[in-house]
Amino acid sequence: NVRCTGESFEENGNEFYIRRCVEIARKAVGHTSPNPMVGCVIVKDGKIVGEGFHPKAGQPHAEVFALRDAGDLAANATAFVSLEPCNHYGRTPPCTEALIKAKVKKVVVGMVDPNPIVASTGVSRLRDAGIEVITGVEEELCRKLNEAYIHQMLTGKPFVTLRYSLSVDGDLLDQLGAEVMESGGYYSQLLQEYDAVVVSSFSLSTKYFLSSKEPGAKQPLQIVLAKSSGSLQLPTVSNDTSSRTIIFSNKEITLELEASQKGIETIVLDRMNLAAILEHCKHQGLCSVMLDLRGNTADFAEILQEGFEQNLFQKIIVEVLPILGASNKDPLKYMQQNRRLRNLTSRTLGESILLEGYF
Ligand code: AOF
Ligand code: ZN
Repeated sequence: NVRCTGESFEENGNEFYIRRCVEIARKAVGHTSPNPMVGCVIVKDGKIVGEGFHPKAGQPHAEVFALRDAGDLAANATAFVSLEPCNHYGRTPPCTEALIKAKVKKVVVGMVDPNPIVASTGVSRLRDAGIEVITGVEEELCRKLNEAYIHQMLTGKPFVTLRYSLSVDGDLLDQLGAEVMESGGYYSQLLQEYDAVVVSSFSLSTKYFLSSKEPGAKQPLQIVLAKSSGSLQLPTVSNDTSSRTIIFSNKEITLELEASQKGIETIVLDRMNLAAILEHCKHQGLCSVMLDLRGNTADFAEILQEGFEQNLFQKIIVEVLPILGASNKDPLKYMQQNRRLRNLTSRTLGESILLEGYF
């Protein structure tokens, strides 16, 4: 438990401590679903005397760990929490009561809890007990931290992100940049943020998927779209792969699973559709899903059309690689195919992304 102590903290405002809450909350990325990530910091006389974060659904909340860490020093201190303290008996008792019992003087809240069973009752309970409460500090940052949780709470549906890589001439690529794929890098961290990832059955995609698995990291549920009859190229490396993989196919195709793939759950749909996949995720208590357009991108055609038409996507992540794709579009069709550009630079100008590269 890293403590920040020292005079310099005397100067810090509420924003600083809420940012610290968000930072420690992120330590549990990928582990709290369906609960949010929450961090709490107890500050007394300008010094942090206690810190805690919510590690996992079913375990105590951030405030409980921070209060434990602070011990008697919590009396008359200020508690900073990235999310409004809960005021209900869920898997754990209400944090409002723990804060009141510890005699904190003031509570600074990043954002109110969109959970209808909390929804501002945490704040009013604390105020009724004579504790000063401030809300909406670094609110945007706190909302971003739990964008999937918030969406799921407000709509009852999983948060859906569409991710893909493009060539500079606008073709979908089935690969990611080397740095993006690096172990412990951007992509494996991204995977941590999702409860489920939808991939095509093409082997390239699944191979990449597993190579980015970190030791001890959470493996999201892998949803494989099976769009053609025959055997499927699925990962078979780890023992728990089968419990973390599910295949969606439609009744027109016949799958031939290898012996090692026999235990994998297969759902046969009348026709491939995203709504059914998301409904399944919802019933499994999964709050966030990433559609990862890699491998055989044609496998995604129908569910992409449906996703756009039915407004099923909440977020988009696009990587532009310094590569010219297999373009057959005028007037670029005479470009040499799959050629790598050199010295690519990118910057944003207004809302545009500008790329410059060299042949
Ligand atoms: C907090 N601090 O660290 C978290 C909160 O089943 P439970 O008891 O874990 O309650 C889950 C709900 O509590 C969750 O939906 C959200 O509203 C809130 N989460 N609240 O004060 C925390 N994780
Ligand atoms: Zn709580």
